Amino acid sequence: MPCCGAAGCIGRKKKVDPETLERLEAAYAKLQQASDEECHSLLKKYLTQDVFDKLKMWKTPLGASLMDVIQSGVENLDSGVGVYAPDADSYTIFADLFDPIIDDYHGGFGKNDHHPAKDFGDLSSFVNVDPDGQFVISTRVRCGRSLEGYPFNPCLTEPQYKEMEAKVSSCLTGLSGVLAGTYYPLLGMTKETQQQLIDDHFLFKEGDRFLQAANACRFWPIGRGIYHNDAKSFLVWVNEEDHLRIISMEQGGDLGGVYSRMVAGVTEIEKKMRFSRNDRFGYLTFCPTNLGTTIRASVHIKLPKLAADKAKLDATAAKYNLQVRGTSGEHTESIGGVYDISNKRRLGLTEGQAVKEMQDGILELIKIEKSM
Ligand code: ADP
Ligand code: CIR
Repeated sequence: MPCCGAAGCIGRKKKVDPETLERLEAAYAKLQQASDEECHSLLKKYLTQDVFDKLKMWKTPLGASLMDVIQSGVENLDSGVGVYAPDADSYTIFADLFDPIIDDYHGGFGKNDHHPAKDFGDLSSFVNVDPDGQFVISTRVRCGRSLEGYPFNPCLTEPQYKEMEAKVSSCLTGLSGVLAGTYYPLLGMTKETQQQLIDDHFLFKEGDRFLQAANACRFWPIGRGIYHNDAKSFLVWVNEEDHLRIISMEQGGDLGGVYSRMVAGVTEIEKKMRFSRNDRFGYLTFCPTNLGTTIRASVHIKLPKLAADKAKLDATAAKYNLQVRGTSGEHTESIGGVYDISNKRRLGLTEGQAVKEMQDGILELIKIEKSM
């Protein structure tokens, strides 16, 4: 986007107003005052006084300031990461904060690194990670996509939400075979249906405090919805955290089958829609943890011996670049000993490598559990 040329605009950046600056100073003071126990987010770790002073007066051409980037982590001191990119320009204008966070989260992605080209890998190399059905309850692989030409949630207008929903639902309705399904808007869905879909792990939750604080839930439920086939094995979330979340899931441990279906779905959708991809970061997403491949391949798994010591489960998983979540997703607890374990890294490696990393790690965890 060219410079607007207005007073207070330097290149692509604009200057924030005094009121935003005041809010930013208060937010920074709150972060500084929080104890390490209360707040161990990457935001707190990398928003040093120098970085804060360098970034606090700028906003993107669409008007997003550092406040929009950090407000979720400031309001939710228990955030793991604490930042979101309100628009694609934020990754550049606030790079002094995003870059070290991205490097840390994705396990090494330096300022001069570039994400590789899309490569789903050799699909025949992905297996059933638990053929005897002893440990894995279900398997899910998802990726995110952002529609080219639209900013992320905090900058979207109500008409844009409606326009995007219309475009996406009409594209999805054209899918065939196993991918064929129906789009269900959240607007007008009964609370019972919505809750059942959430409880069955098919639909995003409502009222996520991290997204709300990031201003990502405006006009809710307008423009939000879910597409799925009859078997609910291929699903697309519309306008939750990202414009699209393309999901394949099923009971059991057949990672190969689940991943292949997701790849088939994305490939079909990409024939009809254009998505935001950046030379350095690959596919662009609202949260920096999802950049690059945007892939999260997970199992719902019971590892009772390993999980008897949760710290040990976390440490063992981390050794294989895996992340442990609770049964109902991020920021939830385990129910009945079921954990959601997935690849942590999504940037700086190919899609195939990200899923392979998850497959290898899960196979190792199962091996360790069996040996205990
Ligand atoms: P994401 O960022 O991948 O969308 P969340 O942590 O918000 O992840 O989880 C979204 C939903 O997907 C939750 O209901 C979660 O329980 C469900 N989920 C994740 N992995 C699996 C899996 N392997 N099997 C069944 N449900 C899953
Ligand atoms: C946090 O910082 O804990 C939340 N903002 C979530 C961060 C990563 N999760 C995600 O992208 N789904």
